[in-house]
Amino acid sequence: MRPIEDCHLYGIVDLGYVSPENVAGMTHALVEGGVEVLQLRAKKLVAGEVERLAEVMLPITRAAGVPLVINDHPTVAASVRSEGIHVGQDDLSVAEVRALVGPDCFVGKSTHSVAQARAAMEEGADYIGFGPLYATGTKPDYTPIGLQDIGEVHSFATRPVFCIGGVNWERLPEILAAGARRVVVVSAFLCAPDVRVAVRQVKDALEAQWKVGG
Ligand code: 3NM
Repeated sequence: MRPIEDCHLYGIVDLGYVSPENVAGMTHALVEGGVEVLQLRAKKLVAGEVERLAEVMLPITRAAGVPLVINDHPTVAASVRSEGIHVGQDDLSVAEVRALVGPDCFVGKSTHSVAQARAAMEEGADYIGFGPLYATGTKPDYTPIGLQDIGEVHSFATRPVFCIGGVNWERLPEILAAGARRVVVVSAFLCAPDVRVAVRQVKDALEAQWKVGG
């Protein structure tokens, strides 16, 4: 299983774009394309339904060595023993989540400003999401924060920072130039005509950057 520190390309199976019956197929496509960590995000489903979908995804992600992260439901993460759990600013604290999921499950937190990123690091999050960089239909109520603070967050971050929100292949050069090292891509993958090709394209661009940047 790949540790979160070694993950640079983060995909999300978001039930806003994927119907429950397509979750297995989409999981295969994202993993085969090359995502290194995958989240299950189902804002409108109840815990029992999220748990059932997690059970569909886990054999696929585990076979690929890709950690599965459950969005919002620590009790589901604990019961299916997912590798990770992700919470937002309005959810439980990292310590409260950790008490529910136990020591083997990493805890990620959404952050939307430099101050929130700093607080999440101090709170002991295992990774953070930082965004939304651009306006996005996947999280429509949030004001985009732009690219200008990415460098500052990386200057103090002691844990992985995943830049999120409107990330796609066309924007990747400017996002990387702003200092990003890790990205989350949702709709640009889930809505792509060929998901595997779309993931591979972003992954190749990320890997090319590592070769140049060292
Ligand atoms: N969280 P897309 S932005 C789920 O800033 C999510 O915390 C965000 O989807 C945050 O790649 C976002 O389609 C949506 O823009 C990302």
